[in-house]
Amino acid sequence: MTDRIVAAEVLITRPGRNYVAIKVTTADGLVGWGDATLNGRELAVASYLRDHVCPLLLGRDPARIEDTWQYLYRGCYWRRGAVTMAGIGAVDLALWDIKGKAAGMPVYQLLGGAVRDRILCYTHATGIDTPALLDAVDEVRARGFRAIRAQTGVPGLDKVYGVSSGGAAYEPAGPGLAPVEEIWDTDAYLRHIPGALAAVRAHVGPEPALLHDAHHRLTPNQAARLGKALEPVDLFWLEDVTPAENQDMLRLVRRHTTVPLAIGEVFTTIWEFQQLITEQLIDFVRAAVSHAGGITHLRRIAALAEVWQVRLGPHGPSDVSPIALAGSLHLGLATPNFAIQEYMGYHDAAHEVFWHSWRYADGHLHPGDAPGLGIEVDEALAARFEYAPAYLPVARCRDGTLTDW
Ligand code: EZ4
Ligand code: CO
Repeated sequence: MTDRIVAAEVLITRPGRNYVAIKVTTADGLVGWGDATLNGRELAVASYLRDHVCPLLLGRDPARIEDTWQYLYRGCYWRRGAVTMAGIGAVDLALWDIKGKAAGMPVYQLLGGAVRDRILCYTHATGIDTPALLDAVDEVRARGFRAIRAQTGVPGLDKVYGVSSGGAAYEPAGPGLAPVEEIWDTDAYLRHIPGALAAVRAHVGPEPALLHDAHHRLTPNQAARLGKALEPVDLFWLEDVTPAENQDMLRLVRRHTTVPLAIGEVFTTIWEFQQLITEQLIDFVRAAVSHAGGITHLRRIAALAEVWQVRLGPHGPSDVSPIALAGSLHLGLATPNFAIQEYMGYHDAAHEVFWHSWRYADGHLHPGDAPGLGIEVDEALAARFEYAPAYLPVARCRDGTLTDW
């Protein structure tokens, strides 16, 4: 039995990039942390929590996680949406953190205990051209990764999604009051990418898992053509082939290719996955535990997916904070149909602000055995990193038309 919630506060910090977190404190001094970061819309979630959710938490019983989820979701009348669901997800993570600390157990024990010893993860390899990509693949393999997302530049395009420039780690959002604009050309991409990925497969041999992200940029027919062209590469998955709203048309893609499809990093509820799962239109659910309503909701999505032999491969870029990664790993360790975790890595300062019991070794992650989520936040250090606006780019076709980034 824990005491009531006596404080709920929002923390905004920028250790290498912007993060938002919620801190929930109980009368007996337990503290729970949840990630509320929504890339490029950080302050909207901060306000949602600070102005509308935190006051509702005061005096509530932190042990009632499910009831609080229902209260915040059904009780607010306005349903779904990334801002709402990221806010609910943050509260949910914080309450699981408190429940684990109250029990003296890591959260994965409360979820039924480990079903595996460690969690396979993948990281990114990027290169401006194929030789640079192969070097990057060698570099991440030397760090132990057995699963690699390969992204590469396209001849004729200055900048391409997922490809870092100048040797620095790839970071999707850039600083400034408005997004940078990039030129995109799907035909050039489709001409180039099958050969580039075939070169990666030839370079690494049959065993390493290779993944690729098309980032919502193809029509259904283009997606079907690309899937067929990539079948010899034996991808672990091809991600986000068509725009997120266009779910029905994945039937067309499925009719033409057996390439495994991963979708849904921008989806936040089970209802957005319902058709994709029950029609077996996807193989992997990409939702992040923080964006999709927390552990309480993502495990429901996992349970639905399990019936249809769909597995989880949650989003884990640098904009899903080390707190959310912890939540994903606790869920992952205890969930049979959890396949793989994206692990892009963090700026050193983010590791310092968000101490975590989770650890990476040998191509795998483990949440650790600290009580709760296994997170401690250095609030004094966090306060030294002030929020600064940063946005994901936007993309235009060669004729200037805005297109999917
Ligand atoms: O563009 O995290 O698979 N990963 C991705 C990411 C997303 C950003 C959005 O915030 O597609 O890099
Ligand atoms: Co993606």
